[in-house]
Amino acid sequence: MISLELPDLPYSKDALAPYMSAETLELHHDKHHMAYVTNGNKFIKENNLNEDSIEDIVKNTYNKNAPVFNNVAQHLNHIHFWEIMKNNPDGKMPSELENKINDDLGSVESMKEAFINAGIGQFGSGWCWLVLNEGKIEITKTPNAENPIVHDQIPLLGCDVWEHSYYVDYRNRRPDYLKAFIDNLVNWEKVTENFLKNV
Ligand code: MN3
Repeated sequence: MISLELPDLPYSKDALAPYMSAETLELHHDKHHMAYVTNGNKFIKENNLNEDSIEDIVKNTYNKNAPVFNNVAQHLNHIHFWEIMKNNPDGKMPSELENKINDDLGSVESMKEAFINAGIGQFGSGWCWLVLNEGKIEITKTPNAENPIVHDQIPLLGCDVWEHSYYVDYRNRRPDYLKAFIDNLVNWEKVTENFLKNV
């Protein structure tokens, strides 16, 4: 039976300041993500699940078993989220990714605007994403714990728009958080890696 584990952050807790504070990362990683791990393991056990990958559990429990799905999908989402961030103001995007974004979404600027709008437009809790869908880069949003893999899309970049991700630093100003994220907190090399792995 698979056992979920809380991964270490790939940077120190103060590494993303001032765009995301140590206090936010402490709560978000040590408390919120930890709770998904603890509850996920409990529900995996109770349901006797024998899948050997997190992704398979997420796909197989979507719309079928909410307690398992919510916790395990949030675990998957947060592993992605920690990895996709770095303190990277005005970070240059590798040209492979930039060219693809220009082809599929017009320009980097319009991609950023659409990404922010997807995050603003997600009513309540959820995520906004850059995904690869049948070979094209698209912008999507998902409610609650939903990960794009349940729609056969490959997540390239996801941003957590649950209030716990921004309330300490931005209070109710989700648009400011999203703008700070897309302009300063994205590890574009990692996004490019996710893209190149899947083309
Ligand atoms: Mn979260």
